[in-house]
Amino acid sequence: MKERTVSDKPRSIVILTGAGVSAESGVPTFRGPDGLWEGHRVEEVATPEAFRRDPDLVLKFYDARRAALETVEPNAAHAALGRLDAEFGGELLIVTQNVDDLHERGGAKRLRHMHGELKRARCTACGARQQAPQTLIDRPACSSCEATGHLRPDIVWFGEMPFHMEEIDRALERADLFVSIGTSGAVYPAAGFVRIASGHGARTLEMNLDPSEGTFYFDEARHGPAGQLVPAWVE
Ligand code: BJW
Repeated sequence: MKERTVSDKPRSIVILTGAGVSAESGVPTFRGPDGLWEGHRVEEVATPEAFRRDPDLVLKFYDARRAALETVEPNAAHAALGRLDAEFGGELLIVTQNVDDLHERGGAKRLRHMHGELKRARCTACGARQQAPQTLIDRPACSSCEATGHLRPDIVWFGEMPFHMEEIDRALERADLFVSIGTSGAVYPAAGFVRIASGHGARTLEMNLDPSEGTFYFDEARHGPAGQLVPAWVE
């Protein structure tokens, strides 16, 4: 059984990141002032019902965001987490809710995308997961079964089960430090991770521009831009 002591030198860290970590790279957050896409809230375009009702709208939303990835670069927060990943000798899991690839480009390796990835697609005919072509709106063929018109973004929409949950739960139970960066705490199950980690004895730290919905559950909260807070914490 894990020794449940709060230690200044953690041996096992879980880091949860959200849209705020990519904001300084120019990727809009969901619930901030730039959170609307062509007048739509994310809850209107990121559901299986929306995809059934208006697939073109949903594919256009994800095609636009995939294209925008080519115009952005990792910021100081991504780079600091990449350095931490390279240098920290203990257990580390970076769990991102973000579907961009900025953590990878910032050097993170021990990384899981719990809400999927813009650069991946999934075939609803055969289930194969694959690299996404540049656009899905023109109904490209699946690279596995070759059926056309069945590729969807490999993204976790509302009501769908996030990816890697078993591994994440195990890591949260083992963690002696849980750090949440740039997330509003509005979306579950990620919003509940602080209570799981804390319930298993982890020390908990929030770094966010402003207090998140769950700020009350953290042992410590630091408020400001991730591009400043994260490098200062990692050094
Ligand atoms: C900065 C900054 C800077 C800005 N520096 N900070 C009622 C109660 C509980 C749950 C539910 C409920 N009703 C329905 C549910 C379930 C639902 C849910 O949570 N709904 C809520 C709206 C209530 N969840 C689900 O359906 C999930 N699946 C699920 O629950 O399955 C069942 C299950 C059961 C048991 C175990 C496990 C699972 C699926 C959720 C899928 C979320 N999908 C989205 C869209 C797809 C991805 C995409 O297109 O990108 O994921 S929604 C959207 O929100 C996206 C994000 O990953 C997610 C979280 O947003 P995030 O990252 O927190 O962004 P923001 O914009 O909200 O916040 C940014 C923060 O950064 C702000 O605080 C800023 O201040 C800050 N910031 N600049 C630092 N420079």
